[in-house]
Amino acid sequence: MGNYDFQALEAKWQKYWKENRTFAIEQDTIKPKYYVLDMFPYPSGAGLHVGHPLGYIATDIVARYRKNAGFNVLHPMGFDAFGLPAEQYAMETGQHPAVTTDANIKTYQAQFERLGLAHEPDSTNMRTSDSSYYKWTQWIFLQIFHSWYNRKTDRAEHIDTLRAHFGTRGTEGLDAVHDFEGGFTAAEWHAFPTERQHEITLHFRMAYIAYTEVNWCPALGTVLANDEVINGVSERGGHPVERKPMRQWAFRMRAYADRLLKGLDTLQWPESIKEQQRNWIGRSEGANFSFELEGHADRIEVFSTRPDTIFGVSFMVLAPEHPMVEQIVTADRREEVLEYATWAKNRSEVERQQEKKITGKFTGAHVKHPFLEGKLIPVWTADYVLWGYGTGAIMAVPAGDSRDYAFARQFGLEIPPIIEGADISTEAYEAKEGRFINSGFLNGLEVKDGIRKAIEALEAKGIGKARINYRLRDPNFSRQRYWGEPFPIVFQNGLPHALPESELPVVLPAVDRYEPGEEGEGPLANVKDWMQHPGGGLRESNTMPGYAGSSWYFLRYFDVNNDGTFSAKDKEQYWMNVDLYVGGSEHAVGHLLYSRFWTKVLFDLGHISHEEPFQKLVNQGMIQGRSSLMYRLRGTETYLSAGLIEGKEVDPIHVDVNIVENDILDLERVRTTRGGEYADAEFVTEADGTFRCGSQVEKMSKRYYNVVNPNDVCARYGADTMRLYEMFLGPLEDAKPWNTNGIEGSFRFLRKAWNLFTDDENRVTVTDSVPNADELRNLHQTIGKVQDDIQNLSFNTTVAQYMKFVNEAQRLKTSSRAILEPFLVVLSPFAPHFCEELWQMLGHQTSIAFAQWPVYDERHVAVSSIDYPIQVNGKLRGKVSVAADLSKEDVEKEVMASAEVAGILAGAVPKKVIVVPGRIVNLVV
Ligand code: ANZ
Repeated sequence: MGNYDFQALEAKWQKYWKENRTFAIEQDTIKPKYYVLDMFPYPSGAGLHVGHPLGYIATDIVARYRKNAGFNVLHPMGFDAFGLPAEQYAMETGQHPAVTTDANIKTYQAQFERLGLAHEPDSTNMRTSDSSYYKWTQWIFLQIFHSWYNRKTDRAEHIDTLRAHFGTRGTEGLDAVHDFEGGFTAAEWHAFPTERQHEITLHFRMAYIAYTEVNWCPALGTVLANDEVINGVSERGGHPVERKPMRQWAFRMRAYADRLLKGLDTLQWPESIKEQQRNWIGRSEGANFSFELEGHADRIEVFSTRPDTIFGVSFMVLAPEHPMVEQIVTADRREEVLEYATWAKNRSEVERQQEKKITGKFTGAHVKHPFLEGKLIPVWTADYVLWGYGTGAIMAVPAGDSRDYAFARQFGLEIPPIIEGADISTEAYEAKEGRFINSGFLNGLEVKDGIRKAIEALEAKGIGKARINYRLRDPNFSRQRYWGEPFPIVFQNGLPHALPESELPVVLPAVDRYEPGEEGEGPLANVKDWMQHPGGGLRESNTMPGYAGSSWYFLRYFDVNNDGTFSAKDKEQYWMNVDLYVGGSEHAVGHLLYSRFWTKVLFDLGHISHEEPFQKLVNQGMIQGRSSLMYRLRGTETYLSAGLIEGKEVDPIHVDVNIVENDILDLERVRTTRGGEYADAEFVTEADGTFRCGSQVEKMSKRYYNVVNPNDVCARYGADTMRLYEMFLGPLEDAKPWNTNGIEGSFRFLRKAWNLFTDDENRVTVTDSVPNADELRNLHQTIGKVQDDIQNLSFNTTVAQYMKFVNEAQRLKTSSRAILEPFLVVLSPFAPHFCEELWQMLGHQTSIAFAQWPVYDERHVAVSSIDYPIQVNGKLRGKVSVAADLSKEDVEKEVMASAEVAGILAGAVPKKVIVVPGRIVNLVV
């Protein structure tokens, strides 16, 4: 037995890698690069549990493999360090978020190191809350602020090109994404005062100010979430709550809807994530068209994906926010309708969409049907129509839309049939298939042909136009919080102005309290001397939201210390985009969509050369906890071993998994856990004296006492065992429970492998003997399988192959360096410390990380051969060796072509050749 002293050797190599900067990126840009990225963590106070490293170990294996395979590898790990939990904690304890964040990062770093993760050394200091980092987050914000979206070129451009357009043509010929109302000539533009010009551009800039309504509670001095408000008063204290507009920043991301959609087709991402993004973007083709109001000059414009159902319209609905509600409501209904509209407006969109109860009011007004002379359609307002989508008004077609159908049923409105043979008594009645009836010029047409015809008719009448709508919203980009990036913005005369780049970073000032400002603004509003900009004006008191720093961090990792620019262009060109990105599926639309958006803007503005950040994406599965349970006899302090509970009334109680091994409870330690709660309890054991626990799979969480710290596993078995075991648990993408019951197997495997290299005295036993065919086959099968598996991220099957190799090598008594050395390289991505140590023991001076990945040679793997006895006319005459995997026909060909058979036949031509596959060849001469 050799001595696999994992504790000593793991510490030794972790120190070595750090001191030697083994995993630093190389400056050599001739080499092919490989950029493998984890979603960087927000460092929480609890540290990592064994579930977290799943993705980190997987990327580490890929990174180490690629390095051996000759790539220049970037495998970074920084920290997403701004965010709410640290601020929440600061409010509770008075500890500054910077202090707690720093402490948490140190814990994470120690845990990463203990797992032997080969992170790029410079990257590990990168954190979004450092001013050297957020200087560039602010800088990128300024780029977005200084740009507008030109639909003609279909990209974001510097605001100067917009000013140039205004200066030569005014608003004429402009196709921009904006919220500016009206127009002007070039002459008018030149005549505007500078401030007015600036104000106009604000309506075009990609970053703009919007106001959102928040629940402001003056008595509590805070903004409340929707679920903290009950019937108009605060849940806490019952104080009045007002809806109040709060200044926010937003981005014109909708301008990118189509490009964000199309870009998805170029990415190797899980189909489910792409689908979520597609739904989020929500492209709908249809038409905008308008209806003439009876007795009003105005028209009501609607958006519909089904203009072909226009003959089935039964009523119109305006969103409660629609300004026309107030204008068209008849006097007798005014009070009732406006009261309803106010009530509905104050409900959140989520409430409105989830609410089962159907509500709405008739305004008393009517519109005229465009194709049916004399037909009047009543106009309602109802909260199932949203103000933020389409035109905020619809034509309701109960025959085609289930919400319209339910509404018509509720209020006894018409349900006109427009499809032949359809049954209008059920909700399933939808105008999706069949031929139109009662539909004027559409009669007899199939549904699929109706849309185009209807749009043509609307266009011919001059009242409508084909139109594509997106569900995507412009995202809000601010928070009334402290622990985030300050904006490089100053307000003068109420208008926001960008600070010059020379003032970056705008450093987050220290505060001693985290309460909101007097008007519900962020806590920065309380730092009066900071708020006052020395050049005049007030700073922005909002800070940037959590996703700011994470929307571009992947662009910084290859140039973390650059103080002159966010990322050098040549480096970006070489390293981007990310070859493999691994992280949780919860970021499907948020982080992944924002990152794509920022990347596209920076690309448009010429700062980077890639338009998509992440080429391949993989979501690792969740590792669940495997909780241990002990059974308390109901109403007593007596606990029964799992084998004794049948027929008894017991309550399962969670017990700390760290004092349970292979389901057997440590009866001594249980007395001191949970504050001595079980000090005096009685434990009834099985006949053999053991106390057995039950188990249950659930989320890994403190409250289930099932959290396992990777440090504990590393202390007991070593990081290499932990890495192997975690990968062995199952496919990367699958959810699976953490169950330590099998970890011994991985540990034994490494000890067995160690013994292939060493004797009882731990002396190296490797020889220079020439390997035989079986040994070569064993090696090359392993090389081939491991490299395929790593490339396919099929890590659990790799571990099985390693085990197979060691068993086979043991059987063959392999001692040859020519076999064992390459095996070490092949094993090193999974068990790096183990392999480094043996590599050194074999006499190597440099890290195994720099070793060449062995070249896979298929010839060694070719299945072994079979010796076919050759009979001629029933007599054994010789034998011919051919490959074992040949078909019957090929065996015949090879045998007949062999020198042996040529000698036996001596020119004679057989009348018949009979091949019995795998056994014998008979020749009849
Ligand atoms: C008539 C119609 C007939 C419709 C029919 C559908 C089926 P998507 O696919 O989501 O874009 N709609 C339009 N604006 C709305 C708003 N602000 N709030 C709620 N609903 C709105 O759906 C577009 C359809 O949703 C539109 O087409 C409209 O109803 C409704 F057989 O018009 B449809």
